[in-house]
Amino acid sequence: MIRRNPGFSNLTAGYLFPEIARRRKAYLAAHPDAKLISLGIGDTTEPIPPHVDRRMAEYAQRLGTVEGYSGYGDEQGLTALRERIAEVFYAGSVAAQEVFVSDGAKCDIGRLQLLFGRDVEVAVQDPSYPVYVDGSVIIGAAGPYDDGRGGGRPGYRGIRYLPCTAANGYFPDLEALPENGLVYFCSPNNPTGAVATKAQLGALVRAATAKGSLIVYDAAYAEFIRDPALPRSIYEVEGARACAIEVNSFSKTIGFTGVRLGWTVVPRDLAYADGASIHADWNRVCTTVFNGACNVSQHGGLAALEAEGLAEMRTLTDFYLGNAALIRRALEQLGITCIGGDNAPYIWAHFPGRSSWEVFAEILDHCHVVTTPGSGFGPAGEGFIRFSAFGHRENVIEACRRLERLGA
Ligand code: PL4
Repeated sequence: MIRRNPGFSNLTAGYLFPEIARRRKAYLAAHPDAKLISLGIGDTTEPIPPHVDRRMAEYAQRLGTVEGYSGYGDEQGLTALRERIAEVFYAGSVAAQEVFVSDGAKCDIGRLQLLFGRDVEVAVQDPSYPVYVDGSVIIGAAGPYDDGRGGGRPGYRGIRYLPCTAANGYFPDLEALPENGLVYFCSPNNPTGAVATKAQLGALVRAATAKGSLIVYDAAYAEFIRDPALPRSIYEVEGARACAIEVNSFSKTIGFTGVRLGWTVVPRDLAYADGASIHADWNRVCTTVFNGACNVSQHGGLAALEAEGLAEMRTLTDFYLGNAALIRRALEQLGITCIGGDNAPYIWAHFPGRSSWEVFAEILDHCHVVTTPGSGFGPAGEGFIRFSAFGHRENVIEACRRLERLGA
C-alpha cells in the first residue's frame, strides 16, 4: 500500500484553530443554552464594503455573458492588479512583475516551502502563527524530538524558536538566527500584536544577510498600523530586496477571509546559494501547482485599491481597532497585563503562572467567551491568551462586560 508522508505522523498536535472549534463544540454540546461569543479565531465579521462588493457583483454578472466571460487567467494574477499593488503598497520599491497574486497568505506560506524543501533550518518568532511550524513539519524540515530527552519538551527539532517576550520587547535575539536558513517574521505580529520598528527591521535584514538566511515576512496585518513611524513593509528597509520575500492578504482589510485574495512579493534580486533565481522558481511553482486567484476576487481587489476602496479599507480596519481598544481596556481594568491592539487586531494578555489551555477553559466556562490559548503559538506563548478584535461591536461590548467575571 502507499506510504504516508512521515511529516503527518510527525505532527505532535492537531492544527490549533480546528482544535479550538472542537472544544467550543464540545462545550456547547454540554451547555446547549450557552450564548458563546468568539474572540478566538481571527475571522472577519463585518460585511464586505459596498464599493468593493458592487464591483465584484458587476464583474460576476458579466461572467454570465458571452462578451464578459473569461476563463483561466495568468497564474501570476491580473496585470492591472499586480501593477496597482506595487504602486499602492510599495511605492516603486517593487515592480509589478515581482508581485504574485494568490488565494491568500496562508496558502502562499504553504507553497513557499516548496522552494526550500526539507533540508533547511527554519526559525520562527516564538510565539507565531502556527502555519510556519506545522507546514515545516509536513514538508519534513522539522520533526519531533527523538533524542530520548525530548519527552514533554514543547516544540519541534529543526525549528529554531526565537523567544519574543516582554523581556526583549517582543523582538528576538538576532544572534540566534540560523546560517543559510529560513526565517519567518510576522509584523504586526500574530499573536502578540507587537510591531517591529524600522530600526529593528533594519537589524533583522542585516543579520539575515550576514548569515545568508532568507526572511519570509508576513505583513498580513500591515494595514492596521496607525503609528506613522512604524514600517508596513520590509522593503522600507535597505537591503531587504536581497534577503526577503513578503506575503500579504486582503483577508482582514476588506473582509476577504472567505472570498480569498492575497499576494506575495518575490524580488528579482533574490538568489539561492548556487546563484539560481528564487523569482524564477516561484514563477515555476505558481504556474505548475497554482492556477491563479479567482477572477471575481481579483476584481474585488482592484476595486479595493481605488480611492473609494482604500477609504473603505481604512474604515473597516478602524472599526476592528476600535474593538481592540475596548477589549484591551476591559482587560487592563481587571489588572491583566496586555500588549497589542493599537496597531494590530490582536491583544496578548498575560496570566502568569497559569496554563493557557486552563485559562482558555476558565474564560469559556465563566464568561462564555472563546479565545485562543497562547501556547498554541509556541512554547513562549504559555501563560498567555490571545483576544481577537474581529467581532460585531455589540458582541465585543458584551464580551468585555462578561470578562469582568474574571476579576470576581
Ligand atoms: C484561521 C499572520 C487567523 N483558518 O486569509 P489569508 O490566508 O490571506 O491569511 C491567513 C493568515 C496569514 N498570516 C497571518 C495570519 O494571522 C493569518 C490568519 N490567521 C488567526 O486567527 O490567527 C485566522 C486563522 C485560519 C487558519 O487556519 O489560518
